[in-house]
Amino acid sequence: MSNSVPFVDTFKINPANSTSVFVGRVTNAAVIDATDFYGGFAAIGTQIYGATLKGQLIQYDLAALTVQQNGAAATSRQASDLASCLYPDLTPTVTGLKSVTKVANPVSPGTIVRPGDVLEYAIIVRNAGTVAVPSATFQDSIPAGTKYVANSTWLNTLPVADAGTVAAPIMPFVTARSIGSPEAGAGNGLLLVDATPGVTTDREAAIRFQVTVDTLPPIQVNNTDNVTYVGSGIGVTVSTNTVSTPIVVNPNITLLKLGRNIGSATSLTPNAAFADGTTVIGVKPGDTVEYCIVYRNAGGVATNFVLTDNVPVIMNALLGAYDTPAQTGIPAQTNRGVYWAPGSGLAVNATARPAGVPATILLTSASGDDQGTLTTTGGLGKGMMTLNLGTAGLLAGTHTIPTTGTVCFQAKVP
Ligand SMILES: [Ca+2]
Ligand SMILES: [Ca+2]
Repeated sequence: MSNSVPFVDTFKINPANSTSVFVGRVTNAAVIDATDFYGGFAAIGTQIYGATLKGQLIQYDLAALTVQQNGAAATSRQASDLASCLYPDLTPTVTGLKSVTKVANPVSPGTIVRPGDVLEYAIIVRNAGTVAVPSATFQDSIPAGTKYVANSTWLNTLPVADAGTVAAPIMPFVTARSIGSPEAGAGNGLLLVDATPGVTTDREAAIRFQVTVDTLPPIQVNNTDNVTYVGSGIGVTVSTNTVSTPIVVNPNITLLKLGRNIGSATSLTPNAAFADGTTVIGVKPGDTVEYCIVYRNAGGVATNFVLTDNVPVIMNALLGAYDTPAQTGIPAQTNRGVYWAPGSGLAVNATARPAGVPATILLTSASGDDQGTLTTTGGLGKGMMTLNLGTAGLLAGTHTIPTTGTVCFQAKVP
């Protein structure tokens, strides 16, 4: 304490390494008298008492960093030489509690979170220890799969200006910066001891910021952050809990239909080029046309995915187009009317069907025994090809790596 100017500076001493840390300065002109003289000090818990020449007994609260007169001045205490037999061993105990809420629902109702929704992260930093923290800082990052909402960061009741530029704003706490209790002045690093866990607006430092869930997110957004402060003279970093937000992403499916005239060839590996809808595939009686549909999912999982295609009305579906004769150790495959190459796409002008990943599957024309069906009735009257991926459906993909596959069948001009 100073006995010449009206303030009290407090330092926390770490006896283990003989370092001291400035905890804070307290001024109270009504109590701290620059013309007075402090004759002695004593400590009881988090309270320091000082007796002065003028008979004041001041009480200095290390948890709140406040000073007050402890009763009226009494001349009988003049120059009393207070002393303690114990040094108070005071320690800050800092915790960070994080939560996330959906604050706007431009995309999805209720609590479901989809790309485009806005999430607000709120972090409550609390000192439940026995001495104030002098230099608390907070650092956080923007979770993968989200984008920071400009000018959405607050510390206690005050907005915090963004870092970066107007065009590319950066959440200011991406770099560690000071926080503090509201009553100590927000953001000066001073985190007072809090005795009211149920009230988070008095001595807790409260940080919040918002993010928009990207259109191409991971399936889940996770976020953890760090609070650093000085305890026992050394830096201490604590992490908050991790909050996780499952994201619901709509499927984004595109289809590409290709065809080629493989003539009267009966080869299992014809080499005619596939054309898309911009090219007329000329046929004559007896020719066989192979149709392939490439499906791609650049969004979320498409449960119960069913793909159908009609057999053209002038043609007859070939229910055994992909039959293979018996080979050594492999029995013949019959009634194979649907060629399925999961995991593989097919491009215009390709001259071969793609191989499936991990394997090509020759599906039967019969219904109910596998994912494929090819009929000669229904549809436009000449039957229909169906690929049914069941309840699991078509798995999620991204715009850079869509989940894909190709399914083919053949039909003959009578
Ligand atoms: Ca409180
Ligand atoms: Ca089948």
